[in-house]
Amino acid sequence: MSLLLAMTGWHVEDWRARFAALLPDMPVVILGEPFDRRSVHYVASWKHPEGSLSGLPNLAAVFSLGAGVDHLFADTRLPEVPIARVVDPDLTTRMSEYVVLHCLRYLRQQPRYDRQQREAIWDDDRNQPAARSVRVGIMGMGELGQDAARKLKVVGFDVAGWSRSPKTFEGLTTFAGSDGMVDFLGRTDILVSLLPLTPDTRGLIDAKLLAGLAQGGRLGGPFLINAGRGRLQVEADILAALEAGTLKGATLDVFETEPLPSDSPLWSHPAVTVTPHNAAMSEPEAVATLIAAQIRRLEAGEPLEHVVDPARGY
Ligand code: NDP
Ligand code: OXD
Repeated sequence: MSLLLAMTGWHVEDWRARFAALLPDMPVVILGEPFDRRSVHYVASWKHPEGSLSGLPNLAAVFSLGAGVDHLFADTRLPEVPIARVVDPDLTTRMSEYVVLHCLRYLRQQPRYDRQQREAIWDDDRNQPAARSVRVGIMGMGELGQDAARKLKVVGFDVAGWSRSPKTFEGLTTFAGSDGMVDFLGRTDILVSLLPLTPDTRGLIDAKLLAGLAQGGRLGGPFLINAGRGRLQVEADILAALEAGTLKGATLDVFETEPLPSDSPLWSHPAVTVTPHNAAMSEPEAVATLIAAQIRRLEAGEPLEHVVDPARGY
């Protein structure tokens, strides 16, 4: 019985060493090296090559090495076995830090003061909105969205959440589905996207959605923060909304194409902040420990945790 590591872009030998230390009785094999396909019971994947997991007759489960599973469902030949993802409190905390940081940057007009400093302009503008007067809307009220919402509330923001299914959280206004979308956007000064990429969410952040955001709120116009996935957004529509002035600024951690191509106008746009898909890095040791615990759970006949639904795509 073995664990197959199937990843691209990461140091697979480091992962082999981590899993070998955590699961001393389980051989760890690597895609690209010779191995007995019948021996593989578990796969840990990050962006494995299309089709590379088919022909594993004893496969019992696939583990995503990240929180997102869109990289798995991109494989049209993915085996029909349970799929589990990473839910890690440390990763969640990092994402909330990112969201709170960038909401506060917009609340406290930091991009403007950075610009003024570069030009040696002393403009002690007295228009300083209170956090309670700024409406943050979080799209995606899962593990990440709920934690970010709680922490934004502590800072004082007026927070609402939008999800696929109706939900209630103390102190939060909530909206759900396409029926709730118009009202949700219409009360949003800072839109935070923490959605997974699925067939339903692909291209959701487009011209129509951006046009629905609140105009004339306390920040003088709406802002966008996307740390979910790049293919949620239509970058040409974001740029057009910035040019039209209907969007005041955007902070983007994820992009349609990653790494962001060097000729993308997003790099140099004065109202755009770019971060390199590291809003919430997974700590490799923590991820390996979580997956090893899941494997031990299965071996003990206990159910897997954090299983995703292939029909929903998350
Ligand atoms: P969860 O699965 O816990 O939550 C997903 C949320 O999105 C749920 O609230 C769900 O609704 C909602 N949702 C899904 N589809 C729709 C839809 N069609 N319409 C409305 N709401 C929808 O995921 P996490 O919070 O753990 O993670 C979210 C995403 O964050 C990941 O999938 C990944 O893409 C991204 N991520 C980015 C990182 C980065 O560094 N930039 C790091 C880690 C994750 P419901 O509650 O009704 O099910
Ligand atoms: C993840 C990510 O999905 O880092 O974990 O984006």
